[in-house]
Parts: sequence; structure tokens; C-alpha cells
Amino acid sequence: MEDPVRALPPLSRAEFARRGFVVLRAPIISRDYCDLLNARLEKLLRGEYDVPGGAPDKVPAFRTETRTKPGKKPPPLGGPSSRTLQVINCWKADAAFAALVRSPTLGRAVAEVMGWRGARVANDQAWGKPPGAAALTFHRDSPYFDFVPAAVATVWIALDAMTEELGPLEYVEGSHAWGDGRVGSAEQFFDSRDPTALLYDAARREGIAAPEASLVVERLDVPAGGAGIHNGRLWHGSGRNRSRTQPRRGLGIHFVPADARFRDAENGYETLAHRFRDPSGGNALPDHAFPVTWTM
Ligand SMILES: O=C(O)CCC(=O)C(=O)O
Repeated sequence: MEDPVRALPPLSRAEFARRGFVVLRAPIISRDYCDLLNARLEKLLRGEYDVPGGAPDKVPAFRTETRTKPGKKPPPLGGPSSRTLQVINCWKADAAFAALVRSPTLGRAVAEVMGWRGARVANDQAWGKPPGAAALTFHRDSPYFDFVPAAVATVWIALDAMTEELGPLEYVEGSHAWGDGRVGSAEQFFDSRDPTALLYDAARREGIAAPEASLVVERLDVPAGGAGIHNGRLWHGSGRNRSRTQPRRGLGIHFVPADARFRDAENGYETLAHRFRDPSGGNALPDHAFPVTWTM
């Protein structure tokens, strides 16, 4: 399949270094391609894959048809629900997702802003927020990828036109430069009781006394096909989908430098990615599971 990503405008490395993200407001993929991916996401949620022998690495339990009237098309994402649906590694199961995730244009853009010699896909994550879906806790991406070097960059592509009501992604400007410290677990993404608790904690450790009032937060309220690229150290999260009817869908693609390797697991802790470690390959990331999509 050819690269579905349009030619990108020049990206400012200085802006990316300062803010920790850049916003691509003009769509980088067509509306038709967004529609195609949204239709394919429905298939993935129902276990229908078009890559022979392929499957995503994680698909949430999904029982929409039990709530659909016979003869009626099921509503997107199964209709209203407080639960956000996350599918990991759609590209392994679906050719349309694969063409986007493996886009050399995206690999190049990420390598350019991060100053890498090449880019490798660590994983993709489709985020489906049905009407009513809860907020996602503010977090950083990099702690979830146990590689050396530890650099991570994420491209997040809107598959629906984002409005404030739908709970678009939100970036905390400059927070990629904050120190390390306590990080959340994967389960905490979905714990919406206090989505900013970890963020405000981290901000206070940086000496920001009143984070509620002083953090600069940019909402990714882009049209369908618009996107953001963020440094994996940047704090980000998203609000509740307050719409009663509109689903809110997007695809996050996480990249690491082409020469990234597994870090030896400490205390036996292994990430999802460690499943794909080939014992005969040492710490190398196998290309079939972590494709290099662009090199200099
Ligand atoms: O779609 C969201 O709200 C969360 C996405 C996210 O955290 C990511 O792609 O890193």
C-alpha cells in the first residue's frame, strides 16, 4: 500500500525542543482515510483481521452486538459507555493501519524533530472514546518503553474532528523538560477519579506551586486527519467525552530511535514489548515486530 500521509509542512525543531510538541492542524491524511480506519477499527474490535495470521497485541473485551437491535447497524464503538477502548498494534492485523503506521513520511518527521538518524515503530494504540467515556489520566509515554536509549516520540492522529466536548488530547507545554520521578502504571491511564493528580504532583516537584493555575495546556482540537507530534517525556492526557452521540477516535504511534535496544529487565519487570524479544538476538529489537520506517 502506498504512503497515505500527505507531504508535511516544515517542522520547527526549535519549537519542538521548547514546547515538547508540534501541532499539525492541516490534515496529514484524507477524510476518506480517517473513515476507512474508523471502519477498520470496528472490525478489529470484533476480532476481524485482514493481515493473514496477524492479530493486534491487545484488544479490549467488546460485546456491542448484544445491545444492537437485529437488522440495525451497530453504533460506532458500541455506543455510549464510560469505558475508553484501546487496541494495541492495529498495524499487525490490518493493512490500512499498517500503511499509516509504517509511513516513511511519519518516520522521517519524528526523526527530524527528535534529532534521530532513523525511526522505528515501538507500537501503535488506537483510542476509541465512546460518548460518555471517562477522562484519561495525564501521563508520560516514555516510562512505558523499556529501551536504550530511552527516547520516545509519539504521533497522535485525530480520526474524528476534535472539539473540546469530545475530550481531545491535551499537551502540557514544556513538561518534557521536567525531571523524572514517580510514574503511573498502565492501569492508572484509565483511573479517571483524579486525572491531573500525578501531573500536579510532578509539577510541584519542579517547584511550580500552583499548577492548576499556571500550567500552559494546549488542546489538540484539530480536524479529522490533523495530528500532533510529542516528545515521549511530555505530560499529556484527555478529558471526558461529554457528547451524547459522537465517538472520539484517534491513533497514537509511538516511535523509538532506529538503533534502540531492549534494556535488561530489572526485578523481572517486563513490558509488553519484551514478549517479542528473540533470545538468540540479544537485546536487539526484531524488525518484524518493531519496523524501522525511515533512516537517513
Ligand atoms: O487518546 C488519548 O486520549 C490518549 C492518547 C495517548 O496518551 C497517547 O497516544 O500517548
